[in-house]
Amino acid sequence: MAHAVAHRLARVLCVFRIQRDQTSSPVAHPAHPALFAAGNLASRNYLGTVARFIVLEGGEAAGKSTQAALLAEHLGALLTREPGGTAIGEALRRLLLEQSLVAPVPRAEALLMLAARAQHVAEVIEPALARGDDVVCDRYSGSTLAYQGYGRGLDVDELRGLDSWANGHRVPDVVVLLDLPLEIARERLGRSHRDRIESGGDDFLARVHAGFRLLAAQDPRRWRVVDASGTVNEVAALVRKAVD
Ligand code: Z5A
Repeated sequence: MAHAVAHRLARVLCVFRIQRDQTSSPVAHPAHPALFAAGNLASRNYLGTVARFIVLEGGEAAGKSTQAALLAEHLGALLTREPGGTAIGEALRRLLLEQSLVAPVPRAEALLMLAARAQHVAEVIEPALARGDDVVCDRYSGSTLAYQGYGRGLDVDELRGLDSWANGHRVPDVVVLLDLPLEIARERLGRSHRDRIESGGDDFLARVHAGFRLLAAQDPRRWRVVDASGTVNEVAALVRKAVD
């Protein structure tokens, strides 16, 4: 009984301390230096309770939105997306994806994606993790590297640095890459409206696809590649297995 009360009190103090840290900095602070030093465990609170930050990545029509929703429901996690997830992020999303608007140059496109991410991390992702809630996010940094880096041709290492600054060094615990051959993606896209970035042409989409595969190969500890060509239920089972 005494142990349970002490545990609860310590958890309250921990959350209070993380929130206090967040008020002095717009982006949350790693919960504890010792835990942070042990690896990418910044989402542990002071008691070592783990809230996981899980990201779904992939090319267009790979089924990310469908699978992110199913996974979040399965885990009881907060579901969110990029660009978006906040009022500012959703406004930037419209600006970035609307076909009828003038297209930004690649550097401007990258900076707008990162602005949406900075707001999203500070306003939604860090507070959820600090509360102990798992977060499932439909796209994150991998999309910036794949689309603006490998796709548009911006320097990938420069983008990594800018992205890390924008997201306050918040790295996902797991990234699930939904890998779908471009021909199947095209078939699925044929049935729906294409946004400005999806309309970038076959070469662009092929570079993005190859970029995602490269990112996954470079960081196999964090990235899990899932074959996204099966039925919704088959892919959902693979995604669950990948994050277990
Ligand atoms: N972007 C960027 O450039 N840089 C960044 O940093 C970030 C994003 C964060 C918006 O993302 C665009 O922003 C995106 C990248 C860029 N543009 N592109 N390309 P988004 O996530 O909103 O857009 P999207 O990836 O293009 O969404 P999408 O086309 O809707 O794809 P999805 O979320 O992967 O799939 P879905 O919505 O779940 O399913 C698509 C269709 O396939 C739909 O009709 C489903 O019913 C169907 N579907 C889904 N799963 C299956 C299976 N298993 N079998 C058959 N059919 C299926």
